Amino acid sequence: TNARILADYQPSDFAILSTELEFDLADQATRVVNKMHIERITDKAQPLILDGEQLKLISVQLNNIELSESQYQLNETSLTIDTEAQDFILTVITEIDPLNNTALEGLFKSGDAFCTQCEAEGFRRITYYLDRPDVMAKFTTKVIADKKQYPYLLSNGNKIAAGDLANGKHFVTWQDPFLKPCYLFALVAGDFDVLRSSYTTVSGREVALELFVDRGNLPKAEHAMTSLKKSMQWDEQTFGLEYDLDIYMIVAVDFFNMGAMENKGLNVFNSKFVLADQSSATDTDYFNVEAVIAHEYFHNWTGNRVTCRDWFQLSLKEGLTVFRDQQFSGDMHSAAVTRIQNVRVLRAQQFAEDAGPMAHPIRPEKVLEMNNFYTLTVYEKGAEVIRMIHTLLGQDKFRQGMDLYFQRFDGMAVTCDDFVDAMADGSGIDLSQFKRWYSQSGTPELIVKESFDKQQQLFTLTIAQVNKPSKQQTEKQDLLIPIKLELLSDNEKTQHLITLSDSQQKFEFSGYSVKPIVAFLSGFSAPVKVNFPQREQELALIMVKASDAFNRWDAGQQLLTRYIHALVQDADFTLPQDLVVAFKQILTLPGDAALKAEQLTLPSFDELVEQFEQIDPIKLLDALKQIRLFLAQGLASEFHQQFQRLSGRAYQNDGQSIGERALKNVCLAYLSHLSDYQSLTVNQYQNADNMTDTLAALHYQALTASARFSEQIKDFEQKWYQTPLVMDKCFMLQALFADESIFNKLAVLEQHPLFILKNPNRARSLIGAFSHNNPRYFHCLSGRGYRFLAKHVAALNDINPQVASRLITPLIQFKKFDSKRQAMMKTELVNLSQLSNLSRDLKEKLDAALG
Ligand code: DPP
Ligand code: ZN
Repeated sequence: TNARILADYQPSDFAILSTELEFDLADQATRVVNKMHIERITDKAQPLILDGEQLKLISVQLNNIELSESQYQLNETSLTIDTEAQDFILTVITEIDPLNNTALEGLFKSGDAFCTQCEAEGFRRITYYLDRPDVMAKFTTKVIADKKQYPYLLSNGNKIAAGDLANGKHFVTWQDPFLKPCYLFALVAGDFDVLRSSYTTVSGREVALELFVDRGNLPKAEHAMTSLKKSMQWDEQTFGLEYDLDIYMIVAVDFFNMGAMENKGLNVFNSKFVLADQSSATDTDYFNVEAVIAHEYFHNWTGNRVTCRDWFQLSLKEGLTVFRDQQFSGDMHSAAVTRIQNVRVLRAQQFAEDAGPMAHPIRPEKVLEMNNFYTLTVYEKGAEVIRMIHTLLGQDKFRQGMDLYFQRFDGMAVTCDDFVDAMADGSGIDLSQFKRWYSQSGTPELIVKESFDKQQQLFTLTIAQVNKPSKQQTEKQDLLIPIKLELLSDNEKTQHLITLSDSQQKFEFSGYSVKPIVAFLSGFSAPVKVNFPQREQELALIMVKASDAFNRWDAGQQLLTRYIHALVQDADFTLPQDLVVAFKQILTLPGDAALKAEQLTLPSFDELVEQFEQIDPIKLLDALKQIRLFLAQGLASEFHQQFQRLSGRAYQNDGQSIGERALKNVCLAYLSHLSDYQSLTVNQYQNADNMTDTLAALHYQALTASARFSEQIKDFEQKWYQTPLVMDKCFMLQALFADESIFNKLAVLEQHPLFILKNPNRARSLIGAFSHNNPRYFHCLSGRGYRFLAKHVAALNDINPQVASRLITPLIQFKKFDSKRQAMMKTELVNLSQLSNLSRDLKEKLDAALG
C-alpha cells in the first residue's frame, strides 16, 4: 500500500491484444475464465505482473499448458509470471463472490441483478489483469447464467451469439470492436423492463437505444431516454461527434457508489440519475438526470475513444466531460442560471477541498487510493480549467483544438499535456504558462485596486494574484488567468477580456470622463476568489446594470456577504433598509423567474465558511438567520403576493414553469420563518401535485423545526414506503430537522427497516445529509454530531470504504472552525485512525488530515 507517484510512470512492458472472458454467474461462486493474447512490447526482460485483489485463483495456463504453483507467484495484490515468451496466450481462471461484495467494486449484486463497476481499479477484483488505462484490448465476453432469473445478459459492444444451455442456463456473447482499457468493461445480468427507442445519427446510421430498469419503472425512464437523444444530437451539432456502435444501453441499478459509469456501449447508472416522473422527482432531479445522461454519453468520445494514460490524468476526461455537460445543460436551459449553480458548487465545496488537507492539483501527483481522487477538484475545477481554455481561445478556435485532439489521439491513452498541446496547436494560441493550472493546487486570490485620472481620462485596474503556499506545495507560481469584465458608465457598457500572467499587472482603459464601475470576472471566467472592495452603491448598480447575469447575481451575493460578515462581528449591526429595497426590486420587476430565485437566495453556509478563518459555526448560522428574518419581515407581503401569484397552477415541466416554481418556493422559504405564515407549508404539502413543491414544503418545515413536520413526514413516508429513491428524500428531510431533538430522531432512523447502510444512496441520504446540511447540530458543542458521523464512517470502513471515505469530508475540513470544534473533530479522526482494518481510502485522508 505505497503511494503512487505521477513522475514514476512507466509504459507497460506488455500489451494485451485481445481479452476473451467467460463468466459463469453464481451468487457466491462466479467463475471467470480470462484468456488473454499478450505480447511483450519492450525489450526489457521483465516478468509479467498482473493485478488482482480478493480473487480465488483456480488455474493459470500459458499457451494452453497449465502452470504449476512454482511457475508463478501469488500475493494479495498480484500474480507474477516469470516468462520470457514474446507472444503468448495466458488463460487465468478465478472465482469470485459477488453476493458478499459490499464494496461495490468489480462484480457485485445490486438487488437481484449482477452488475460491475470497474473504474478506477475494480477490474482486478474480477480477474488478474494489467489493470491500467493505457493497456487497451479488444474484448469478447460470454456471459452464462440461469435463464429465468437472468433473462438479460449484457456486456459491451455488439451481441454476436446467444443460445440455451443445459440446466436452465443460457448464454450471450458480446464483442466490442473498439480497443478499450479494462476500466470500461461492464457486465449486467438480470430481469428488467426495457424502454426501447432508436436514434439516427447525422450520417444516417441507426442506433438502437435500450434503457433497462427494474420491473414496473418503465414510465419513469422516458425522461432519461429523451435526455439521451438530446445529448446525442447536441454532441453532433456542437463538436461534430457521432456515436460509433449500433447499440447504446443504459442500466439503472439501486446499489451504486457513483452517479453513473460510462462503460463502452453499456452505461451503468445509479437509478437516482435515471428514474424521474412528476410525482416522485423534483425539478432538480430532472435536471440532474439529463445532465448525468449527457455526461456519460459525452464520455464516449472524451474518455472512451480518447482515454487517460494513467489515473493521474483523470481530469483529461472528467474536467473536459463536465465542461461539456455544463455547456449542454446551459444550452438546454438558462445558461445564466446553470452557470450560477455551477459556481455555487465550486465556491461551497471545491474551494473547501482546495483549502483542506486533501488539496490536490487537478492532475494529482501522488495517490494512495485512486477512488479518493474522483473529487470536486478533478471534476469541477477541472471543468473550470477547460472553460478558461474556451475563454482564451474563443468558440471557433476551441473547436479547432478539439478537432485536432481527436485527430491526433483517437484510440489512444493520453495525458493532460497532450490535450493542452492539441488545443494550443489547433488554435495557434500559446498555452505553456496556462499549463500550471494542472500542477498547482489551491484557489488563487485576486486583489483588485482601481484608480482614476480624470485629467487623462484614464481608468486603471491593478490586479495582483496571490497563490498561497500550502503544506502540499510550498512554492507556487503565477498562473495565466483570463478575466472578463465590463465597464459601466452612464452612456455605455464595454466588455473586455484581459489576461493576468504576472503576480501584479496594470490594465488601462482610456476615454473615461467619469470613473466607470467594474463588473468584474464576468461569467466567473476563472476559478478564483476576488478581493475587490467596491462600494455598496456600486454593487447595487452592478446588480441591475451589468449585462452579464453572473455579475448581477454575484454583486447581490457580495452585498449579502458583507452584511453577514458585519453580523458575525457584531450581532447588533443594523441591516440597511436599502437591502430590502434592492430585494423588492428583484422580486417585483419583470425578469427571468429562475434567475430571480438565485438572486433572492442567500449565500449558503458552506460558501460563507470559505471566507472566514476559524469561525464559530453557530455565530455564522445566527448571522444567516438574522438576515433571513430581516428580509422575511421586511418583505413579507411582497413574498406572500408572489407566492400566491405563483401558487395553485397545474404542474408543467417547461423552463418557465420550473423557474416560477423555484421563485415561488424561495418566497415560501422566507415566509416559513414567520409565525403568521406557518400554514403555507402545511397547505402546500397537502395540495402539491408534484415532488418539487412537496419536498420544498417539508424541507422548510424541517429547517424551521415546525410542529407540523412529524405528522406530514409520516404521511409522506407512508405514501412512498415502496419507492427507495423517494425514501432517500424522506431520510434526508428528517436529517435536516433543526432542533435538539434531531439526535433522538437520528437514533430512531438508524433503526428504520429501510435504512440499509450497505446501500450508498441510503447512507448518503441520512448520514451525508445530516453532516453536510444540518450544520447547527452537526457542529453542536456536545460533539454528538461529530460522533454520529464518525460512528457510521467506522461501520462503513468495513462495508464500503469508498462511501466511508466520501462521507468523512466534513470532519477532515476541521481547520475552518474554532479551536474547540477543531479539537473535537480531531478526536474523532484520531479514533478512526486506530480502527483495525483501516481501509486505504480512509487511511489516505486521515494521514493527510492528522499529519
Ligand atoms: N462514472 C464516473 C463519471 O462518469 C467516473 N468516470 O464521472
Ligand atoms: Zn465522468
